[in-house]
Amino acid sequence: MTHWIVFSSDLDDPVAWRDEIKSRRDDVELVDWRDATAPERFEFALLWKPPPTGLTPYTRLRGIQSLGAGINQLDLGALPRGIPIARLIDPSLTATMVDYSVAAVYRHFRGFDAYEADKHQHRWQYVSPRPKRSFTVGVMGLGQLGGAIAATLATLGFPVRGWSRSARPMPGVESFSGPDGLEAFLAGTHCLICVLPLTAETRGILNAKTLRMLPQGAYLVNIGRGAHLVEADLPPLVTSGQIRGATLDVFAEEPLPAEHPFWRLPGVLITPHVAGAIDPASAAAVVLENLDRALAGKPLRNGVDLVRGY
Ligand code: NDP
Ligand code: OXD
Repeated sequence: MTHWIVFSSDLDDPVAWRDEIKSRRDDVELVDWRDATAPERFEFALLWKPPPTGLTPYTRLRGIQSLGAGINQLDLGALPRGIPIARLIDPSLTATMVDYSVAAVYRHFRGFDAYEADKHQHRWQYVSPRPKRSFTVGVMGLGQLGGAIAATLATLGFPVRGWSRSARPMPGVESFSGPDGLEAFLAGTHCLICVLPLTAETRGILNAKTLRMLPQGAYLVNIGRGAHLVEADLPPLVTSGQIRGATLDVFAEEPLPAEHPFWRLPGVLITPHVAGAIDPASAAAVVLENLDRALAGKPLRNGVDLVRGY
């Protein structure tokens, strides 16, 4: 018997996914939503975003697999009720998120951002590299991705602290938690990495008030979601030197509109939501396992708790 997966993403390649799934399982067919006739035969959905036509015609769905670690882009309110949803966690994604974070931290720590600006002025300006002990990295969100990022940066010799909803003690990482721990966490962070899920509690968490809790001249790396940052609050903080530089991968509106002030903000690197990337060659195993779990009525791996919102 054939099991049918409907696929929907403008960012991921349906052919690569179809071929990878086919090479592993003869009994599974993955079909891009544009070619999906007879929607009632599909039992599983693999989605970055739902198809523009919605999921209502897919009346037999037993599970929804996000094509990302985050799920807010699925627009949960518009999905059919009662179908379990899973985040996609896989080593290829974790590795790319760790690489990106390490690159961003070093870019700020070794002053490459300042040297890029100097180059435009034809300015030769030696700045003594600072010791790692004076550059504490604070990771907001110590989950599957934030935990791996914090652990790697600690191994590289940075003082690392992390902030999560519940306490998450980790070797080499100073742990802070909950709203009561936020100010103390930020007060000792020289480079802040946001890798939180977007929920009602975390929306707008990077704002003028919280970013002023960082030491003067701190750096910001946002790889969570654009709506974590109150975008209008950032330019004045950069101009005043409170935030010396930023590496931003995610934005309230993507693609970032051409007229957005961030394009002109000195010291701010913009990357087009590329921090994490999923390789079907590695992630297909996760998807197939969740397909089987959905068909068997078992809880999905990395299932989303809809009450908690992540
Ligand atoms: P997890 O669900 O594994 O971890 C989330 C972490 O955030 C947990 O430590 C959790 O706390 C913490 N958290 C959640 N809510 C709060 C809160 N209100 N206050 C404090 N801490 C909170 O998520 P992942 O690590 O897998 O992914 C995180 C996010 O990264 C995704 O949701 C997505 O938005 C983003 N992402 C971005 C990518 C990109 O390309 N830019 C790629 C992949 C992911 P606790 O431990 O107590 O539960
Ligand atoms: C994700 C992402 O959530 O790519 O995985 O943003």
